[in-house]
Amino acid sequence: MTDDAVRFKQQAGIEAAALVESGMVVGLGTGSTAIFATRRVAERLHSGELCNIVAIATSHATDAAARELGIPMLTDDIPREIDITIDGADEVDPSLDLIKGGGGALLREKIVAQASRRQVIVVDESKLSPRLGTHWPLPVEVLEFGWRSQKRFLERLGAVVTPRKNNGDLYRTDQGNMILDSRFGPFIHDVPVLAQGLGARAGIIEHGLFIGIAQDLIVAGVSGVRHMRR
Ligand code: ABF
Repeated sequence: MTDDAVRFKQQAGIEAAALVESGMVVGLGTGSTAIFATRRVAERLHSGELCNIVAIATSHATDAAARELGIPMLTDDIPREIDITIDGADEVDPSLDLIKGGGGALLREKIVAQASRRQVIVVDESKLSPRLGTHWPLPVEVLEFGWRSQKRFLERLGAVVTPRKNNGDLYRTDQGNMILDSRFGPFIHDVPVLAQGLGARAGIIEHGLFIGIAQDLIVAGVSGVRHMRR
């Protein structure tokens, strides 16, 4: 990752963390951009600028990092509505629909996102894309049982499917499942139709299409930080 990319990610994360207010329930995202927002929330909490917040993590890794930073964390359950969630993305299209899941936390990310009043996505400008699927394959989280039948199902939908590996072993998601990274041609032609087809398939636990979920997008790049709203 270039120094510029790190700087852009940090700028976006810090901009998003400023949206957190005292008393809020905060969803903490996963990935190298969202972590900057989490760190800034912790700084604001410890400086006294923020008080009475509790957080819920989108992955075990984020939960551990947030506890290490001294952020009060709710348990795995989501006992109260989440006021704001700050999370990253792999790809963002002009309508603020997303591909997420490169970090293997897409299931909890989508649960937390859909339980949030406001979902703020933080990215560096490399994540912007004219059509979803242009730069990033679609992560499809599947139960290990029957995964080859899911692979054939996705191939029948026109995808080139690659079971994600981790140093030669099968990659495990935050929830211990497999991921079939699926590339649908130059880009995904009909995102809602694909999402519906994936959602109806037993064995597909979750997919990385986040449609109509993000309210805010904070993008950092060479031209500075831009904040867009749906
Ligand atoms: C997470 O953030 C994942 O959904 C997505 O893959 C990742 C993006 O990672 P990074 O911010 O490190 O580019 O929410």
